Amino acid sequence: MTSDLLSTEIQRAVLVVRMTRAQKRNALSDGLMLALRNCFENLPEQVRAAVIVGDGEHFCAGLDLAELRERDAAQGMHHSRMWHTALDAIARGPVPVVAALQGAVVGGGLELACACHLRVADETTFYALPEGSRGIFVGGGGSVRLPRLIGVARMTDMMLTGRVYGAAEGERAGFAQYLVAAGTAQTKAIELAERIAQNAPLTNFALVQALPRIVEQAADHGLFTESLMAAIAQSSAEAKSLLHAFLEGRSARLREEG
Ligand code: 1HE
Repeated sequence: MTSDLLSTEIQRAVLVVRMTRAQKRNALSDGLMLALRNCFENLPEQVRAAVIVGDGEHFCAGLDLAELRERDAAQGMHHSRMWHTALDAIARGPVPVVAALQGAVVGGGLELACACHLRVADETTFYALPEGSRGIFVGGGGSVRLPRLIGVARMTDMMLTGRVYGAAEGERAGFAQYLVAAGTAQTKAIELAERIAQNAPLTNFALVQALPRIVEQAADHGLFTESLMAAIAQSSAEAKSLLHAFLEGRSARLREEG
């Protein structure tokens, strides 16, 4: 599928979702948000992991400011809820999603990155929340998802002072899990997604659907949910065949990666 907003391509079991608005730095117009929602709500059955990438030098410049017209409170509420639905389709969808970051990952672009399950950033990446200086507030789930990655104090600082985090500092702060050479984030993200796609589907499901809920539960409930999920996952045919492969010496041994 290709449009002037989004293109998608299946590479083996990985869906590569590409924002194609480089001339507007992949700013998130309503059309682009709805295209993302539609894409993740209708994943083809053979897709077992996805990658979100942005064309050009910047992953995403956030909300399309050209569309930020005067809204009353009700319209503002509906707009924010539309973003929540679209980004929830990514965060709580059926498969893990990896974001490949370069250049600006700002405002709503950072909220989009936070809705993914892993973030790979190249050395050109920078993170900011310009909402603070534009007289607005995050509205795409940033206040829920970002503090879980970097902590409340860092997010508060970014919005109050306009602080911009570079790639290396950003990785240390928890924005991204991988920091790679300039121009290589997309390759690395696809490589990770291909590896993720080989996991047992129920394990991936547990990580996308169960883990985020468990961390929000009281410990006793979390432990109970964990037991349920573990029991279901271990009973799957894929789990049994992966265990046999290990016991028969047919699977790779763990080692630290460079
Ligand atoms: C845009 C947008 C946009 C670029 N909406 N059109 N986001 C921001 O406050 C970030 C605003 N953007 C920037 O700071 C810069 O554009 C960048 C650092 C991302 C890139 O700089 P640069 O020099 O490569 O590009 P540029 O010349 O600034 O922009 C190129 C074009 O993209 C230009 O349009 P043109 O028609 O003049 O070519 C820009 O107007 C356009 N463009 N960013 C609309 N964001 C649910 S709440 C979420 C709230 C937020 O996300 S607030 C944060 C908004």
